[in-house]
Amino acid sequence: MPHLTTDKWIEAIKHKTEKVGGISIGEASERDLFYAICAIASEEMNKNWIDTQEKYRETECKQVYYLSMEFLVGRLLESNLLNSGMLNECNSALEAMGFDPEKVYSVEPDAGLGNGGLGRLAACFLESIASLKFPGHGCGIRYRYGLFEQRIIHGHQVELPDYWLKEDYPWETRKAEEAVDIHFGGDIHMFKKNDGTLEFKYENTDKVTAVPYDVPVVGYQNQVVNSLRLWSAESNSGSSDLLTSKSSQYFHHLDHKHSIEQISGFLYPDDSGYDGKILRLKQQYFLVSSSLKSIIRQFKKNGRHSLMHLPDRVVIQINDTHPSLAVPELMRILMDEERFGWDDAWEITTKTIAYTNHTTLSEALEKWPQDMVKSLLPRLHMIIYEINERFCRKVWEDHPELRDKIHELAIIADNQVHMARLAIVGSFSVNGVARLHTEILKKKEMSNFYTLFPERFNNKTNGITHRRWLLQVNPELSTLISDVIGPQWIQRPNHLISLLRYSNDVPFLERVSEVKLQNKARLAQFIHEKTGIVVDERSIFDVQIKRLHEYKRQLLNIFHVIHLYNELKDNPSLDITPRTFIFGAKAAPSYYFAKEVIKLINRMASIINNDTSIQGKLKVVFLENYNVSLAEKIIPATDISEQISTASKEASGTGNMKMMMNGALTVGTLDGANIEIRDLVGDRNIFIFGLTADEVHDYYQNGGYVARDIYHTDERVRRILDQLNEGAFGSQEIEFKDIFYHILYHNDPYFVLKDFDAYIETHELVEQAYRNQPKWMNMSMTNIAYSGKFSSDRTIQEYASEIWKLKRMD
Ligand code: 26V
Repeated sequence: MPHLTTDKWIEAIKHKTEKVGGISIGEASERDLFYAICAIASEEMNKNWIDTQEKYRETECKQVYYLSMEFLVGRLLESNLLNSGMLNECNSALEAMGFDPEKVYSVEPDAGLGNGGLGRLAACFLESIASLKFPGHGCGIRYRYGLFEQRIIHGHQVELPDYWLKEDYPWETRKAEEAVDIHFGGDIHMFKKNDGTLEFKYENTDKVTAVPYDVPVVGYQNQVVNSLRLWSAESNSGSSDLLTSKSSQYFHHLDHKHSIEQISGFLYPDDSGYDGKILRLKQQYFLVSSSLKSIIRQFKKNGRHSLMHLPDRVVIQINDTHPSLAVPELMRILMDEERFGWDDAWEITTKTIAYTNHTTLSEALEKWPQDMVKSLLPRLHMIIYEINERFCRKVWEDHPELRDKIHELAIIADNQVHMARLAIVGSFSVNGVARLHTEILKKKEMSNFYTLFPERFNNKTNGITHRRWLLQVNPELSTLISDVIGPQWIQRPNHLISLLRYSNDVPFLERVSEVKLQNKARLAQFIHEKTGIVVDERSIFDVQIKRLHEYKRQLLNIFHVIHLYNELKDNPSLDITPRTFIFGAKAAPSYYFAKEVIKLINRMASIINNDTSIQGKLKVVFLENYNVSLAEKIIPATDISEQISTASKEASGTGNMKMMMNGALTVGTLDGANIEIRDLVGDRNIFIFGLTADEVHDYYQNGGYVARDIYHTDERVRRILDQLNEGAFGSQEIEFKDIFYHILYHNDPYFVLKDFDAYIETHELVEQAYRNQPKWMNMSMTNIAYSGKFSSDRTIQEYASEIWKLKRMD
């Protein structure tokens, strides 16, 4: 790539703003500069984008398509500049012109097309696929509204629509000529042809046009630019139709147009249960059908191969069950449009599709009412019905030992379509996202399927792109690392292990510690600007940032805070290292309990932060609207990473990896990827506490846990619960009573009280460790050194060689 020097950047920016934007550089705002730089960067990237796609076409290489309802990409300008090797020069140019690069980059809206870990994982994967030179693309939906914007008003969460597309989005290219038609509903007619085969015709369907918008995915300094294809739903009744129609028709048209555009209207917040949300089912089919049509069109472009060879050239990874209609839809296309018989179509389908599971929480396993599937997708319903019939018959015949389990295996049972079962039966690979999670799938949640298809199950422990989550967000630490071990870690993150040699190098550790302090000071400044709260950058920054869910146990964290506050009130001269507890979390709009927890955190923040009697030893900060950009500010400043889910509930976690990579120490349960972090760094370099997954499972199975017993025996717990019950923190007595009742009357289903004692004790160890800074810095460096394993480069390498069978393009 021809490199622009700083001077050339200055020239190009001036040219763009003056000649193209019509604004003199002296008058230009940060927004003007942002658009100018995007345009310049795009020009540089576009040639590589075209060349990459041409190369894929010419070499007819196998390509992966990552189908996902969510891609949480965040902002792209800085990472695109970084990956195309232009960031430093662009920064210098901006500074020379008197601009703050950070302010210019923050003009970009966060593309918040995801809820949390699952969506961010998809974005990290795309970055690694491109950086490792694998041919692969994302397929998703171009929601006009991303996940809601969260405001905290009087301590309550308030949701505002996130209209992220209100201004031009500079990274997308509309490809109207590649639009495809998607059909919903209608009547199915079946004909028997002379040769005895069946033909299906559809009539009176509702037609929706799917228009792709492509976003470039730039590999790290390697000339590769892959695509993220986001589909937008449009009605193709043009404005001329509207002009000529009678007024009644006119309104009918508008209504129709609106209902079609709603399909890509907004992203559903998770944790809310999609039961009965027909629009969500429409979105899923819309994604799957448009993506498959575009994949097949691409495959056919050189016209030399039969679709029998599809699995040699295409692999489709479905991100959770949300795109699992890919199974019946590919069958439909192959049979009804391409004239394959059932057996061939089934062989092609099940050799092409692979499925990743991201949760074992039963509330989160997708099921659709059979009637809804039947009326919205009548032909797919027939196919799913047939898949189920054949599958159940085979189990009955070949596996007598599972005959009494057919009800738990059937894809259609109790008038519901079970999407995970459909995904397992219709794919050649089923993977979990961390070792423990995969074991739970095999031994517990999906054990019957594991008996049937042991060869399909495999583990792919998640990862994060270290280029965004270390190199980009923590440039000062990255420079220090490269100073001592060289820059190879950027291409080969496992090289970070060489840092172990410096884990006792005091001058080096002091420099690292200085960088952490600067990052904390920057975050403190941000906190002050946003909330007015003054925090001490020398206090321990104890951070929990993730979606708000009972299983993630933000409640346990705030109970610890309340406990410390109680202790300080009893004994104001208590000698504790000052702490700043930082929270960021969105709750699903309809999730009452999660919102109560947000209220409690905010209430404790206002009580504690304003209580001068504790001399600033504790601060509590809830940062509103947690998203990718906010994570980028918090993570480099974190000392303690809270990963405290009830064991067995968090499939993997990825925030744990991001914080470890930035030198934070984990306080965590033996859950998800925490276990693999512990295995690497060793017990001495992590703070593990609480029940194990087996213990949790045993309590669920056999009982034996009585939350009330802890309430009665542990004074600290009783005091906190009574405070909640008696309105000690409420403006009215009844406030927070529900938390008290919820815990005691539902027998504390997430074991908050059970793990409380161990959690408090662990935090005492944290405190002691922090007092010994050389020791702490040694632990911190050990964590950074081992974090290379959690680069998504490693994860993608495993997917590529073990599932996708892809070759790198070099
Ligand atoms: C969805 C729902 C919907 C209904 C109510 C409860 C509930 C709870 C969780 C979810 C999310 C399911 C899928 C998901 O986002 N899983 C996350 O995937 C991440 C990437 O693999 C992983 O790191 C997280 O541990 C996992 O929770």
